[in-house]
Amino acid sequence: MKFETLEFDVKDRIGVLTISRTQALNALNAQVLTELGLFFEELNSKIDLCCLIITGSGDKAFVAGADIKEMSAVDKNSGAEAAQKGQKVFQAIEDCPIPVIAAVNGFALGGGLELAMACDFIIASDLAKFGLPEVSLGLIPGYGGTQRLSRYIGKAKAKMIIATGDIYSAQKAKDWGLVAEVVEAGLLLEKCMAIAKSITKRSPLAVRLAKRAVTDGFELNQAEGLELEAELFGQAFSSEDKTEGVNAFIEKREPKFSGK
Ligand code: DAK
Repeated sequence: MKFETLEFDVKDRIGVLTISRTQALNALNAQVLTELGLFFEELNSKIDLCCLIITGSGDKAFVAGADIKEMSAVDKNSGAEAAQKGQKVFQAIEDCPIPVIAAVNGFALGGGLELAMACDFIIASDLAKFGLPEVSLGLIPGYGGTQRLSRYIGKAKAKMIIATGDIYSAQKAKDWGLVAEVVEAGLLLEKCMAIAKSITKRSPLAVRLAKRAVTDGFELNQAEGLELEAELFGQAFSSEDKTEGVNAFIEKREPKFSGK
């Protein structure tokens, strides 16, 4: 599929998706959202990758938010509908069966931070900046920010970040647990590729089942979460990958996983 605002490369079963509107700091206009929706619709229906990395083009921004210049064109009574449309796209990212890494290379503001939080984890450049500045525009986060941020870092810090609309450093975001790792700007993609390569060496089936156990289990109480874990563990236990992984260990060789 050909996109105008997204670039997509694949190497060694690792996909790199770049949001590409450098002149507008990769702001999410309607076209980017539509293309992201189409991209994940296709990716989620036939997965042949082990891991996906999402980043922004240029060295200044991951995504500097929803496109502010487009907002005035949205009918003032259709805000809820527009929010649901964006939420659906970001939900498709969270529902992607393979791990999705946000490689945050600069500003991740508003919709940009909401996009990063829909990924499985965030690796940030030391120059990255994070915030949900919607209240400065008379808005509140509408693409999942009020829900996902509190799940990442707890209610109180989420409320502070949302109510102030302030912008924070990558190190601060890491201290809060929003960012998994901070790396030197020039090494960001290299670091994300190294993490992705570790993932590609493991059983693709086990990696997907584990992702589901954590993501879906997070919304359940502990007893229900444990039930889900046992069910998914059962699927892994009866897989060809488990036979191969265990045999490879015993035979002192590298496993060759089929993903079945
Ligand atoms: N939208 C449109 N254009 C943007 C943009 C954005 N969010 N951010 C930057 N740009 C454009 C700038 O206008 C400028 O374009 P030209 O003037 O050159 O044509 C170009 O990108 C370079 O930006 P700057 O010249 O401003 O660069 P600086 O380094 O000086 O400043 C900055 C970088 C990131 C601090 C600054 O650009 C900035 O404050 N940007 C806006 C950040 C922001 O407030 N983002 C929006 C957050 S609120 C909705 C659902 C969700 C949302 C909205 C609606 N509905 C359901 C309808 C979510 C809202 C948000 O994301």
